[in-house]
Parts: sequence; structure tokens; C-alpha cells
Amino acid sequence: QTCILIGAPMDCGKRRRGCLMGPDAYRTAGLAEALAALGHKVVDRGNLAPAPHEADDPAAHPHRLNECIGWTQALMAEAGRAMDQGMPVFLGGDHAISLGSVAGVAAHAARAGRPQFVLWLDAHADFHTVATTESGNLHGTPLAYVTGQPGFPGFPALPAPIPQENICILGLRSVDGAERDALQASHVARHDMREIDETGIARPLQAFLDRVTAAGGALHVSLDVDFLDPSVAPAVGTTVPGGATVREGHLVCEMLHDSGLVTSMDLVELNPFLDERGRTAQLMVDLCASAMGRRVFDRPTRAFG
Ligand code: DIR
Ligand code: MN
Ligand code: MN
Ligand code: MN
Repeated sequence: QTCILIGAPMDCGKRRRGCLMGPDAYRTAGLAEALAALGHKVVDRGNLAPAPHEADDPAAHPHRLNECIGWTQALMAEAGRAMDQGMPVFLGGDHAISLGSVAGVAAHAARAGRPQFVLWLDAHADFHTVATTESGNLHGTPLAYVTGQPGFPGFPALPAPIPQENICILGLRSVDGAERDALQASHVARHDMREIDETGIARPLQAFLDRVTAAGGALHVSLDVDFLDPSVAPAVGTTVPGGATVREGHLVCEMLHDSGLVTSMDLVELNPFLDERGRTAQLMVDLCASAMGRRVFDRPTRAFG
């Protein structure tokens, strides 16, 4: 595979700063080297910048809307270009990068006549609109945008809204009131930590992967650092206790690799300013390597269910 690393040092999707250092932390933790060691060709495109945009009033609600729109335009365009050349890995940046990365890969899939699916690994649902967000932080909105919910004034028109039933969220444990109502009324597949405790993480994931396979879909994976438990991944501004373990994270990524379905990926919300000697950056790199084929032994058979 050709892996295309795209730095997106976007820091305007929430108030706490530091995610702009994410791309360089992944580089420092050896992401390119890890992927090359697995036999992939790696192209590092460097860092993107937002498209030109109006200045934001720093006190406005939502927070830095115009800059988020500029980033969305730049990321949508870059996603389409990168999909023609290999598998893009978007290095955030906060989760607002997915407004553009996911909209862009979905537009590319639509042009290729393939349905787009999205696996969202996150403590949060990120299903707010600009109208419902309580925090005013647009990193909490990408799933509503890419599924075509109204309420995103000024954002690019979506070339290819993703059907709700093509989205699966794993790891939920912090969902705001408006999101909860919207999600429960939606067809988004959603699995909270309680369900993962009860069934294990492999079962809901395999059920989703089977649907992607049956549909011949393209699969985008969006990995938010806070999917993981803060005890193993402290470098994120919105930690929520009770998250995925290191092994649950790797199992998800190993199953993703075995599926052969992943066509694009985001690594988001890493705030290196909050990290402990790079351990969170390293864990994210190791998870990405698992998703790209790192394993202890070859596994001739696969049996989950
Ligand atoms: C919260 C936090 N639901 C918000 N969202 C986060 O601001 O809308 N998403 N941290 O990953
Ligand atoms: Mn193309
Ligand atoms: Mn998120
Ligand atoms: Mn989150």
C-alpha cells in the first residue's frame, strides 16, 4: 500500500490549544518508519493550511467558525487528491479535521460509485450541529455534518452525504442531551462502553465490518485519542474515564487490518502539550501500525461472532 501522511495542525475546533503539535508528534514517534517497516510505501505530504477565510471574533459562539470552514475546504480538496494516490492518513489536529477529511473521502467514493462507511472510535458522539452545540466547539460536530444534517451555515455544500446506517461509533461514554436525542432517533450504529463491557469489542465491530464487506464499501476510520482510557492515553483535552484498554484498541486495529477494508484514516485530538514523554503519541502510532498490518503471528483463520 501507499500511505499518504497528511498533517492537519488544526486547533480551532475547541478552546484548549495544543493539537496543532499533533502531526509533528506522530512524526517524532516514528509513524512513517513504522509503516515502512511493514512494507508500505510512505509519502509524507507535510502540513496543510486552511483555505483563506474571514477573521474570527475570538469571543464568538461557535468558536472560530470561519477558520474551521477554511480547514474544511482545504481538507476536502486534499482528501480527494490523496485518495487517487493511495491511502490517506490524516494527522490531526483536533476532531474538526474530520469535517473535511470525511466529506472529501466520501465525495471521492461517490465518484467511484462506492458507498462510504465510517468507523468512529471516540468517547463522544460528535453529532452536534452548529445550532445544537453547547460548548461551541466544532470538534463535536463532524458526524452531523458528513451525514448531511442541516445547520452548518457557511460550510461547503456536501457533495456526498453519508447515510446514517453507514456510520458506526464505538467507545461512547460522554453524549450530550441534544446528541443523545438525535442519535437515538437516527440509524447510526452506536455502541457504548457498557455494551463493550458486556459483549467484548470484537462483536459489534465484526458485525459492522460484515456490513461494509457485503456493500463493497470504502471504510474511513476516525480514531480520537479519547476513545482510549486516560490512564493509557492522557494527552487529550477531553479525557473521560472508563475508555478502551490498550488491548481493546489493538484488537480493533488488528481486525481492521484483517478485514482489508480500510481506505482512509484520521488520528485526532492528540495534544502533545499534555503528554507524558510521548507515550500517547507512541500508542497512537502503534495502533496505526496494527491497523496497517503489524502483528505478532500470522493468523490463517478468523473466527469471531
Ligand atoms: C462535547 C465534547 N460533546 C462537545 N466533544 C468531544 O464539545 O460538543 N469530542 N470532545 O470528541
Ligand atoms: Mn479519484
Ligand atoms: Mn471526537
Ligand atoms: Mn472525543
